Amino acid sequence: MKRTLISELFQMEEKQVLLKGWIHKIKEFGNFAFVVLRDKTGLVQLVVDDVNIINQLKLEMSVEISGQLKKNEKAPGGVEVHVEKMRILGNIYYDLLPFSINQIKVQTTLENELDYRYISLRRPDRRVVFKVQQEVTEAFRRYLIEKGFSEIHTPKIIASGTEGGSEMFTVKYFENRAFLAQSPQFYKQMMVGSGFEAVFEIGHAYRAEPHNTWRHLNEYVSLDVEMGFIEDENDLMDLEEGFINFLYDHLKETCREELKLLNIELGTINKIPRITLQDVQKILEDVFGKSSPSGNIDAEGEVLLSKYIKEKYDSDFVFITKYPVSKRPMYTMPDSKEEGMTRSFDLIYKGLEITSGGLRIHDYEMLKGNIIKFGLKPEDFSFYLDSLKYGMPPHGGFAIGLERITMKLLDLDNTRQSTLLPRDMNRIEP
Ligand code: AMO
Repeated sequence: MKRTLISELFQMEEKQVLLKGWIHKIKEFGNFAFVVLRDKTGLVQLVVDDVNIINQLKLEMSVEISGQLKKNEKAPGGVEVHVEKMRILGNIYYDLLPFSINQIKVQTTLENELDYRYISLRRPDRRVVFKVQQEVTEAFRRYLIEKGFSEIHTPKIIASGTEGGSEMFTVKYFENRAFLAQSPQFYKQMMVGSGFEAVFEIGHAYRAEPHNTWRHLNEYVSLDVEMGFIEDENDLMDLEEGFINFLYDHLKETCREELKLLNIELGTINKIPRITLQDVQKILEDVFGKSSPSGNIDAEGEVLLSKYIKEKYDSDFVFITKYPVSKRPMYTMPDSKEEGMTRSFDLIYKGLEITSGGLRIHDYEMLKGNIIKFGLKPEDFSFYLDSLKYGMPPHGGFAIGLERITMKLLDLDNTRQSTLLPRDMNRIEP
């Protein structure tokens, strides 16, 4: 007999069915029990009146059951299955579960949930986060392919850093030292110039940042975009704004049940305001009496700014533009109209930076000069620099942190909740 998925039961006629899944709940009444079976598609009530079967039942074992599907108005979803046979597929070897799978709230810490990720993900409310995440990458891919972008896959073992700073993991590469990529920055630019013109990548990025905070991971997934033959950074912000609109529509269509389970109502996207960093700092000072670090805003500033933007423009998003040269990587295009400024931007979503981007320096001599100005050695970036010698068009791009955007879409408190298997300063297992 062919397996039926639990979600299919609710539209079926009464008949014999075969189900596979995990024992989610057991309510025993002597020689009779109500059991809830769970598979990847949902939950269904089983009625068991065979004492032999009841005696074998244990929470979270995986089983195959066959029995009669019956309509019953009192059962959740209006159906139940009267079990005739049960076969244990995956036995269990525990005394106590590390925490509850079948109660509304989990009585444990996030760290414990992450230690037992293979158990915590059995909770539907934990697993749906990753269905939503799957649809974020699906929307990103679909949106960009429709716009003529090519998907690329670039190396994560690299010879030099891309983002400045010393936040790189070192790996032994045979007799040499190599690094884990902080971003696909140089390669995505190179591929624009290689003739692809517009590219995107969904891939891992590594940051050896010694920050153990709710928003920092040491390994994250970066949604990267790079586009050639553009006029200015507004083309990039237009592209990202278009993506955010597309994403909201896509999630409303594909994740209705998941959003309902997590109690999330995605609003509508209004025009996303674009405000210079200088004006943002002034708003923070004037409205909240909050001073900002030079050339940036801090985490508290991001939260206060979002509060202000929500009230004034009814937007959960805001672009901050024109960061100073000193705060952006050496590849960023300086602003020819405003000394000391760059043609770059960040996107803040509900109080958290989820994107950095900007126009790049595409002229060989200019980039070489800038590398020197930054106190770096052109020879350390030779392949990247050389790729600019052969008619590199004006270009720019941006990157969105997958865990961060998922976290904010679902109003979670910590990026680890939207990371399948997080890597942070204290965790490289499981
Ligand atoms: P940046 O370093 O700002 O820019 O990173 C882009 C986005 O990646 C995410 N992100 C992180 N998420 C979790 N933990 C971290 N430690 C972490 N670091 C970064 C954030 C951030 O906004 N090459 C440029 C992008 C570009 O200009 O195209 C870059 O990597 O969401």
